[in-house]
Amino acid sequence: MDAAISQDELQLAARNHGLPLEALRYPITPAGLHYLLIHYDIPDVDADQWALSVGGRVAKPLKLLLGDLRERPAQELTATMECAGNGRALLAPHVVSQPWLLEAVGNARWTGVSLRAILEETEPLDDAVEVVFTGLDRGFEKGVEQSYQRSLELDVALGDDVLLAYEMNGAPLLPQHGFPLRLLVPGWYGMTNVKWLTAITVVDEPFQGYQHTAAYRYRDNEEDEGTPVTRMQPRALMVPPGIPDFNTRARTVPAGPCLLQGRAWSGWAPVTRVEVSADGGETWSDAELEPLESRWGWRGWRFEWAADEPGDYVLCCRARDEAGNVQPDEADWNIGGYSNNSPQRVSVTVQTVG
Ligand SMILES: Nc1nc2c(c(=O)[nH]1)N[C@H]1C(S)=C(S)[C@@H](COP(=O)(O)O)O[C@H]1N2
Ligand SMILES: [Mo]
Repeated sequence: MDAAISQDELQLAARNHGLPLEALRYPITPAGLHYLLIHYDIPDVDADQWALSVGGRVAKPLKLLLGDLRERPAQELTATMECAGNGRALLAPHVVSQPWLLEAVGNARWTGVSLRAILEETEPLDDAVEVVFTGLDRGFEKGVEQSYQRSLELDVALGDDVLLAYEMNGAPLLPQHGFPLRLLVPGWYGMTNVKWLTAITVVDEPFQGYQHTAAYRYRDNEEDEGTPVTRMQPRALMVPPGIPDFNTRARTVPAGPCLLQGRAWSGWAPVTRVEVSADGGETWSDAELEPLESRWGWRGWRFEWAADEPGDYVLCCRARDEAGNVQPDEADWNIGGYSNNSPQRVSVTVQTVG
């Protein structure tokens, strides 16, 4: 597919890098290889001046320093994070925004405090319905000046595994990943996980911020109110086999058995099946799944491809979860270009050996 992108989109792509797909080989993505998505600028944060305020419709507002958070019981979990725009640049018609192909994903080990524990300390009032999370970063989108803000319904915010995370892979968050503190809602698309957190505000009516009303909705056209983007749809990705061409990244492998390996995830339910195709999605075979190591982290898979016949092939993979969600042959188009989870396609030439 020939998806021409503009200088503006190239500028975004150069700031917000993806996971090099060969890095799918690491069960935990090294922080420097985890994808990045930053709407505005990385804010200049002085950890000594930083504090988190927790307030709004609560009986006991709190102001917490980093030390206060680190003194509280720590919770740790592994979670796959994927940008809702992953796959956008493969959609037709073209959607103008961060032009992800398939690489907007990473799997990290997060450490922090339970959001529920903090919220319970503040004693939310009876009229509380949502919790708004505000980042320190500011910018414009379509003419609207704003701080990056997202909200959660109260019952989601009080969920078991929602963290205020201060560590990624055992080290303080890097500046680009939200230092000193970010929200982490396992299973939800990336935009949920507000970085550079400065305020948590309990509110008594649904939040109407830009990132809920204008962005992150599945909408057919500008007039369509649409539905909110929430949890991650299932997706499997493979480490592209063999060696690439510098310019096109087309792959070449020697004839013979070829081990295909990858990862699969879903924010709705555990992954229960991964299938592989070597003929562009005409016929599918089951891959072997690795044990499910954590509920929120991706699941490894492998497939022994008998690449005996020299020629050109298109490899594909697709995942299914326990709730029956499966990757469609072609995902539905929407104006934001969200959740395009049509199967990955990797062109490979099998070459005669010797
Ligand atoms: N404050 C703030 N939080 C943010 C963003 C942002 O621009 N500002 N981007 C969101 C989006 S769209 C994604 S996909 C994830 C990316 O997180 P990462 O860069 O740590 O991978 O952060 C989310 N949190
Ligand atoms: Mo995103």
